[in-house]
Amino acid sequence: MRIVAMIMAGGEGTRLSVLSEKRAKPSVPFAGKFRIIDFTLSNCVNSGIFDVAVLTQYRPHSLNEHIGIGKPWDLDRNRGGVRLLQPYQGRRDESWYRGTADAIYQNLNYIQERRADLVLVLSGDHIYKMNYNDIIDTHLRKRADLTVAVMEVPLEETDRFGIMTTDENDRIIEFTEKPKARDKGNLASMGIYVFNTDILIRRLSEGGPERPRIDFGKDVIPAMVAEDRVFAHRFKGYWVDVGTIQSYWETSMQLLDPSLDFDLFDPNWLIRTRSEERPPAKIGPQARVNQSIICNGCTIRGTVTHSVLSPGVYVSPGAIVRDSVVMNDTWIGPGAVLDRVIVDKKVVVGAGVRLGFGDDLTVPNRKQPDKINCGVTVVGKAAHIPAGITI
Ligand code: ADQ
Ligand code: ADP
Repeated sequence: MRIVAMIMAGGEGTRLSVLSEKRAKPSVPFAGKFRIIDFTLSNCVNSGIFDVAVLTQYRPHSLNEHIGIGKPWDLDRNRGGVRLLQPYQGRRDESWYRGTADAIYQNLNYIQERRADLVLVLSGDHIYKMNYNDIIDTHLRKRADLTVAVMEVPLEETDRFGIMTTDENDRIIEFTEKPKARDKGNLASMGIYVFNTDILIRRLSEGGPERPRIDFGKDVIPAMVAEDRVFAHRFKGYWVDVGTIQSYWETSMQLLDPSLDFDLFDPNWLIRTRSEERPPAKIGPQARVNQSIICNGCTIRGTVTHSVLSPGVYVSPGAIVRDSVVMNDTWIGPGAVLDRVIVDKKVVVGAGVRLGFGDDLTVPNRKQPDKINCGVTVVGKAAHIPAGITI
């Protein structure tokens, strides 16, 4: 059985605000030393899938550099391995990828060349650990044309997902992309699909003005539910789509919760990444650190509570970092206080700066973070915040 994985890494990702202003969302640093896409790439190789394409579009530079020839994931191979597929002008209608299905459509040659039996379509924006052999088993057992990984989500979040109804055999009988009303149930698509290659090619190729084939969620899956054998594969485990500042920050904070069922220490399911050599983290005599992730190359001389620090962060004496995510090589000056902040790479926070205290932080309600405005302050890459100011 030949399987190719196609990782969608090209969405515009505007909801991640300044974090994805200069880099694609899958390339945003996460959990200290990783990037978001590391989880999906590692799931592929840990599942024994070594033929992986990454479809990029917006701001691919950082992602290209990160993935390179795929060495950290053991994907630097002559057969299979990892390929970055960038849209190029001159192909067919000379357009960029108009959506997820269109991106695959424009790369059907690639899939055909590989003589794949099954195509696994994945997203580069998700934090989870999944053995894809389980969904492939379901797909084969059900003799499905398409199998969709699904999870139950809270009813108030169903408008962010494709929501479906299944029959007693888990065959999908109705599918609505991001329903406005909450009457469709709470069984959500995780945006992870297994297709039989021949049916994928047929369905994408028969698109036209009256049968658009632009997005999987909007166009292809609803149409296939009506015509083909489409089944659900139920996933039990931790999974998040870190598409917004709110969910990025919440997910980072969840990693610090000792009861979270998401183990980054599992030797049988290592998450791999490209990382530079750095000296070990150094904790000074006056430092106080608790419930935090501290990476190599960090120097802590102040207080760090319930925070995630990427490699090379310097926390000066008297500085306090609380409920925050601080990315690589940021310098935090003496006496500065960071409260519920996401700081991108290479930021300089001047002495005595107070971040996360400004007036525009509507409802920073600690017990129940507001779903719309979570009161998180975000500082863009390489910003210099002059000493003494409050934001
Ligand atoms: P969304 O994530 O909102 O919902 P979409 O915007 O199509 O759907 O993005 C899916 C993935 O493809 C993302 O990783 C995105 O970055 C990437 N992508 C988008 N456009 C692309 C393009 N032109 N080229 C390459 N990559 C692209 C989807 C499903 C829902 C499901 C949720 C689960 O449509 O049904 O519930 O995922 O999170
Ligand atoms: P990110 O903030 O996503 O980590 P980086 O600045 O680290 O982005 O960029 C990712 C990769 O791209 C790094 O390996 C870096 O060396 C390289 N890079 C960044 N900017 C440029 C540039 N202007 N020209 C060439 N390479 C660059």
